[in-house]
Amino acid sequence: MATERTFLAIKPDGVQRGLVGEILGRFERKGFKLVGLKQLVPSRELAESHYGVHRERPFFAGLVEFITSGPVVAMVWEGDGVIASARKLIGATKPLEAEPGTIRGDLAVNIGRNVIHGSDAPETAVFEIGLWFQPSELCAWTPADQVWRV
Ligand code: 3AN
Repeated sequence: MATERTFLAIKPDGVQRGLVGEILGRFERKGFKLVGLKQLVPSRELAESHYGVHRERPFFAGLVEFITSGPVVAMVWEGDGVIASARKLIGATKPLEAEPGTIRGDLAVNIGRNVIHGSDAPETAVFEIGLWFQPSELCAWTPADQVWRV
């Protein structure tokens, strides 16, 4: 399993409900490494690029309206198989179908307010990391247990 990076974003509902610490903790405890983190209110241009694949869908305008309505916590996480694993930790798109134990299964009920976004494939991850972060905003660092491992 290759080490890779994924883009995750806690949406305005997750920030406003005070779930940032809870969500960060789940990825930290799983064993993934946080390499990028910032809070921002996305511009309409950023939101429309991010959700560009959904441009023709009936929920597109509402989705852009929502994601630009308040602060989003944008993150890049690194680790073995992190793209697929993060999607598992997040759970199904429809919170009522998301398994208990997942973020959406435990913390959400509404598809339009499903707390968190996660890249769905390696190409999407590269695109989304580049869209939301400058390379200089990402940190390459070694956890202490690996620094001292011999
Ligand atoms: P996911 O976020 O699980 O990858 P996508 O990519 O199918 O799901 O959809 C992107 C976002 O669009 C979802 N997170 C959700 O907030 C929103 N969305 C998807 N389907 C609907 C829908 N039928 N009604 C409202 N919002 C939707």
